[in-house]
Amino acid sequence: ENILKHPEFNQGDFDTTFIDNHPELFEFVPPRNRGVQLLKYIANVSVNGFPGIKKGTKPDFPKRIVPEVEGHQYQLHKESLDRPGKRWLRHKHQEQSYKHLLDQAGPQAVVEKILAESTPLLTDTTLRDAHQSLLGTRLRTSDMLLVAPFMNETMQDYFSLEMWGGATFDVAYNFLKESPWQRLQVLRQAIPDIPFQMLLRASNAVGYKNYPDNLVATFIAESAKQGIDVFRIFDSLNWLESLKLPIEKALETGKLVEGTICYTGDILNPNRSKVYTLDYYVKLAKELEKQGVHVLALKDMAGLLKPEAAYQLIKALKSEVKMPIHLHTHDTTGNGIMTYSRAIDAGVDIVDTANAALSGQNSQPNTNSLFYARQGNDRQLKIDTQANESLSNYWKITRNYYQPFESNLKSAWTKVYDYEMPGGQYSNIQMQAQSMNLGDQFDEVLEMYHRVNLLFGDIVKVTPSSKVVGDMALFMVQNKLDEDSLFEKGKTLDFPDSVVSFFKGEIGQPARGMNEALRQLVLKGQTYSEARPGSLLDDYDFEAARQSLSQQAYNEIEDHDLLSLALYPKVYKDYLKFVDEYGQVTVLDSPTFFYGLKPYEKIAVVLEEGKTLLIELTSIGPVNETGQRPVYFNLNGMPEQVIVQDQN
Ligand code: 3PY
Ligand code: ZN
Repeated sequence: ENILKHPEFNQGDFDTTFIDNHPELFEFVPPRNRGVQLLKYIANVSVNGFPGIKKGTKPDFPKRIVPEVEGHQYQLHKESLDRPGKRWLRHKHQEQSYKHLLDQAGPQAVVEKILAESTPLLTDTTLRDAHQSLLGTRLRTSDMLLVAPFMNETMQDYFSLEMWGGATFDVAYNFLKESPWQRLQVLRQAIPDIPFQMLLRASNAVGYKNYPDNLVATFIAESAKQGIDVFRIFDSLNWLESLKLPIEKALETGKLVEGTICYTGDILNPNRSKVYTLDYYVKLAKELEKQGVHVLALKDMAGLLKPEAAYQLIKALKSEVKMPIHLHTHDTTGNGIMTYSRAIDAGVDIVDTANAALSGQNSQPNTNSLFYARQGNDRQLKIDTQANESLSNYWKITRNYYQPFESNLKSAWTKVYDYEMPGGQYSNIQMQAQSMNLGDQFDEVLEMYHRVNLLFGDIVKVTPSSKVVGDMALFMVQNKLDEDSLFEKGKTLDFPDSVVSFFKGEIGQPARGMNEALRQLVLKGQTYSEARPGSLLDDYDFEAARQSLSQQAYNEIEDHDLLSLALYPKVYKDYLKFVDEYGQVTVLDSPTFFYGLKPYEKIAVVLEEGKTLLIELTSIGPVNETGQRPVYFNLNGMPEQVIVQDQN
């Protein structure tokens, strides 16, 4: 209570938007305790570092300029890392956006409007795939939230923003110590006028394995309730059997459903693959149309779709199905813009792009580049290039915060046409290789990824099947195996869990069936099944989960908490433990969250309206004989001391 009256407490201006949006946090924890919890976190990171970041390497970051719109002015505290930029006038046509059409008239009305558009539409992936592919999915909610109102105003003509799903769910809990549900809620409030899109891995939901049907169904219903408007649903083996149930459940929500085909191989090269031909894709599209999806998504997760292939494929699909077609690619080869441009020539309805500063290479192509590439052509994009430039200035500086999570890909990479590794996997497998001391053999791992794919019978590679191939490649390099020695030495080796699970049929059936000899080698007598994995699993027991969680949760248990527990039991329980100890660290700026504070560094932390903490780290004391160190702070002008275990 005293802290509320402290003279420095109510001083200064600050951005209250973030907290206005989620007042539910810490209802029972008084501000001083919240402050001390945060000090504990800051002390710990300052002394021990953050996983994946070299200790003591905090750079001096330049201030960010936050583009603003009328009515959403930030009054930033002088200790803030941000300053307000030029103020933009509000657009006045929110009621015409796809979000409002979907809410008022339903998905069929959206489909009709898409088909009637004379220009191609856009999905912006900056808040999901872009950072998943460039920065190991590490982008924090607070960095998104600061420009969310600006995005809402300046991207009104977009079809959607992809901002959820894929790897964002587990990485949020695991590494960022934030709730993905809360991200969805607060962004929803800040961006009421543009549809939100998520990537759903069919029966693997946002995980790496098949979940029980009732869990998948409940997850979809809850995601829709919390603000998802567009479900892009894919199966990692393009197995239609596995797509049925999630598609059916997503259709029941009344939201828009994209049935997805993952693109692999090369339709321009008939020798490349006898399976992944133009005919294969057309057949899948027709099957998805029969399942009643609203939009056909073509997901080129590794950026393999060459420009002329895009033209031929989209032309063929447009003539064979009535649904709008939404194309997704990655710019790994440097050909992404050309691929989209040819797809637009062939009549594609929607394409996925990212903001300049988080585009290119493993991410999506840059929105503005596509705009200029199409200039002078009838089928031009409706975007505000200057608004995108302002956002780009913001993201450019923000991206520096995440530098330790950048992949080593610094230029266009056409070798991916052979390797077929998804954009989102590249940075991940690189970290995996490093953690297995195979960092120096990364080229070998890439080459082996390609060979393992052939060994598996040339399968579609996207999460989780791409992880199976990746884990096997790492395993082969680690154990110095090749295609021959594998069958000899493999008899006495335990294969990675994901590989065993794949051969048991637990993530579904590949188009050409399994490599029988390899299956026997891997399974060593364990049984396998060709049935839909979900049909073999018992229903998830939500009531039992509620009981078990009630012993650990710090707050009232909500439905989405149970879903998190069901999908990621260990990750979620560790997160709860973390929150119990350190509170909600989402309120910290990213430089502090990742690098801690240096002596005499000062920050302002807004807990909620009228409650700002001024935190200064004054010094780090010497380590004692039990390995502990005192860390000294000023918290709103009062000295505080925190003891941390020095783990160095
Ligand atoms: C995911 O499943 O996370 C993907 O991005 C697949 O491309
Ligand atoms: Zn992607």
